[in-house]
Amino acid sequence: MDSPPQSLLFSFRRCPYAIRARMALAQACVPVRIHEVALRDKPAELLAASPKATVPVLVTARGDVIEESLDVMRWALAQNDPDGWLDCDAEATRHWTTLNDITFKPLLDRYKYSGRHPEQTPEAHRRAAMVAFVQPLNNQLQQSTWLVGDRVSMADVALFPFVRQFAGVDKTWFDAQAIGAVQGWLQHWLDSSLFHAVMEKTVTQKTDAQSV
Ligand SMILES: N[C@@H](CCC(=O)N[C@@H](CS)C(=O)NCC(=O)O)C(=O)O
Repeated sequence: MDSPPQSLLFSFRRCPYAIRARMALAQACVPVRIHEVALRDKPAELLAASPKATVPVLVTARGDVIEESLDVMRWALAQNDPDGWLDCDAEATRHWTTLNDITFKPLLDRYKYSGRHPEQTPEAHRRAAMVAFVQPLNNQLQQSTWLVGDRVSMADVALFPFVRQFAGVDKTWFDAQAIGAVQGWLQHWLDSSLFHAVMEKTVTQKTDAQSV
């Protein structure tokens, strides 16, 4: 007997957008086949499903294509949201996800790939990211353990993979900063079984020299 159709996620293991999507899918226990792609050699199936060809892209079991990571999170949690990650202030969630995706991500990339942005020193790129995002995040997390409200919501999961990248550029420097609330929050997610589960290497995974 044929097995029922399954959703398919085009993913890249270290991509922060893909990590947030995989965590929401795992939290929702949505069965999904992960297709790990090489960003330098994107498979024809991904390009056919989504010409913009960023990851993650979810092709649902009924054939719908979801091309934005936050939409994948919302779609997954709409099926099953055991801890109420969607049950949070929509305006505050929009504020933080926008600040992350629109403001912080380009600054993070300039810091991470500072060799490609020689117009400023790596420290100047890092300072800009601290001022625009990491410090405000720390201020918020000093007021409440979780980003939006008094329990975990999709905002925490949507943002921490990016802060993980920021911390990873120079871990010694990051650990020495007076941003204890961010450091503790990040460590919580790095230690979580959900994060470990979605970072497991799959047998189908191809290696990609491109750093993300
Ligand atoms: N807005 C998209 C952004 C996704 C994105 O930019 N992903 C990166 C990988 S981290 C990507 O696929 N870049 C295209 C490439 O490297 O060719 C989302 O939230 O899903």
